[in-house]
Amino acid sequence: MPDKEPRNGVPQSLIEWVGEVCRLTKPRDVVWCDGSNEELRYLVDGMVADGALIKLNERSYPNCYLHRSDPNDVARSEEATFICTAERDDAGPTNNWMAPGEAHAKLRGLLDGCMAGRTMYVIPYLLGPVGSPYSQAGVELTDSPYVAVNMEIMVKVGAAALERLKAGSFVRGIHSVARLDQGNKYICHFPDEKLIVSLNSNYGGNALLSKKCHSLRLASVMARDEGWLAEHMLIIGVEDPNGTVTYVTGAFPSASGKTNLAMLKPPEYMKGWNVWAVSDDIAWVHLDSEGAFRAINPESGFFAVAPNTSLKTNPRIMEMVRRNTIFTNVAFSSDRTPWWEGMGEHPRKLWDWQGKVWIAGKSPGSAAHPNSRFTTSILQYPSLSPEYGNPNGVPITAMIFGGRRSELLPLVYESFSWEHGVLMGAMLRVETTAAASGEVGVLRNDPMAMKPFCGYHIADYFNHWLSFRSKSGKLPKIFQINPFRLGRDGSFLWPGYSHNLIVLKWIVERCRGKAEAVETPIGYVPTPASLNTEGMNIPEATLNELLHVDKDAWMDELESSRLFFESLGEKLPEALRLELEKLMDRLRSAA
Ligand code: OXD
Ligand code: MN
Repeated sequence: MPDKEPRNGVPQSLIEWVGEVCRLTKPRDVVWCDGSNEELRYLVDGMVADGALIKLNERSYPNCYLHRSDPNDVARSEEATFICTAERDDAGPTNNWMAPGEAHAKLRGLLDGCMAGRTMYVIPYLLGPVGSPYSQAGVELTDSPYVAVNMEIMVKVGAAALERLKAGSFVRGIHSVARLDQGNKYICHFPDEKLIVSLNSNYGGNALLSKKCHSLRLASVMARDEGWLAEHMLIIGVEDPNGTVTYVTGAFPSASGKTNLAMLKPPEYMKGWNVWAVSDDIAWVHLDSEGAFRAINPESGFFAVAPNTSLKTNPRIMEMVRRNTIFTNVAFSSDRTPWWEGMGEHPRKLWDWQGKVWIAGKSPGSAAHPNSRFTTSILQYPSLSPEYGNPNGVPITAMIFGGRRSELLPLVYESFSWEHGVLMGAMLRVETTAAASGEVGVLRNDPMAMKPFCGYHIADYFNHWLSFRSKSGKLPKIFQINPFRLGRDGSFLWPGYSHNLIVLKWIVERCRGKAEAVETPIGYVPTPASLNTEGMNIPEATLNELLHVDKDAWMDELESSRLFFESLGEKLPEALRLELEKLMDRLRSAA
């Protein structure tokens, strides 16, 4: 039975705040979460009893459950996400803005009695390794047991968090599913108050406040003020056959392959190589006393996209999710084995993500929702980096930008300098995915994959990135990758998944001054031979196409980036404008 009262040692400031929120939201009772296995068991059993979770096949998927969302609440809601700063200009043109006074007044009305008849869970959490100078504490108050059980997997709940929040300030988050009223959905961030209020959604990215809201939107503002980076990035250690591990971060937009790259299993033909995962979604990157970049993963679990994960594409993920996992909006078969598109064989008859009978070849739409997810503890991942819990983080040698582009961008290329690399990130334009509500496949500007997550003016953010030139004598090299190029017949030119290790190997070897490249106007592009594709059987013509730089298409791309930069107004750093001009000049003289 979880605690109904705060334990001894809970700071008075937290007790008082919880009391204040209770008086406003009026829950039936309060549970103080301690993050224990017993508590998780109790919450899960309660949800199974009232139908909020469905137990999956105990033999093949022990201790795994399915949650079905309200069909209108299955993705992040960027249109309902607000940055509430005194000045509109502090939020910038890529964020929705609301004045703090107006936001508080609106939210106060909606919060009044919103938890009536429900339990409020108090979830103190720690982001980052225990004992790390880079870790942070937060507390989420929620009336959603689904959020409570997911939080217990995603972050360190309980004693370590209380210890940390006693020592300093903490981020406060209030979440209520209220009436899931789509017209009153608000995910509001108050950077000056370190406060988040999220109402009328139960979807992970809107409701697990430690994730996008704290670790990215609020943390990015703290990072700007304190001289570090809070990024939408995976972190991996790439081990070569000599046992040397090179740590790399990668910024890719939502549902564009970060989890798959972080959990890559090397192909047979790359004996001796391995990829160790530190993070699949978020990196906090600080400078150490020598000016080197050190990255930690603030999270302790994965809330990642299920479709297209299979034993063929990613056996390590499949192994990991076969126990102690919460699935959201996947399909299942009559013996309650989960299934999603791209997983492979399945019986003719399934139950789709809304619980309706789904017959292969007959029923419309997909059986699993395209943004269906799994939530699993990072400690279950078979190739978790031994450095994952290192309080000092891992040293970063290279940073990658990537995204879904069916054309233009080569498979991989390297920037000429830090400033050119920042331009690469700032110019990121990618196709939208099912991770956010709205149309899928639309090309949009998503600088550094942070468009939905940067908590302040994006031009100031570019400036912040540029400022590392003078802060660090050990800048990582910056690369861009694109495994999503399509051929004329509409099929992928590059097989991706495990084969992406070929690209990672090239990046690691470039950092060691080893792999060959040709200097093109857009950056250093690999020579076909330097990619070591012997083991994978790719036609030479396809490889050449993947590495081709189409100068006219690039000029069009630069024009749209120029227009985007112009739309950002006066704050755009001159250095970035100059980098863009230099790139245009290089392309012009090459043409
Ligand atoms: C996520 C996202 O869930 O980026 O990680 O939407
Ligand atoms: Mn993400």
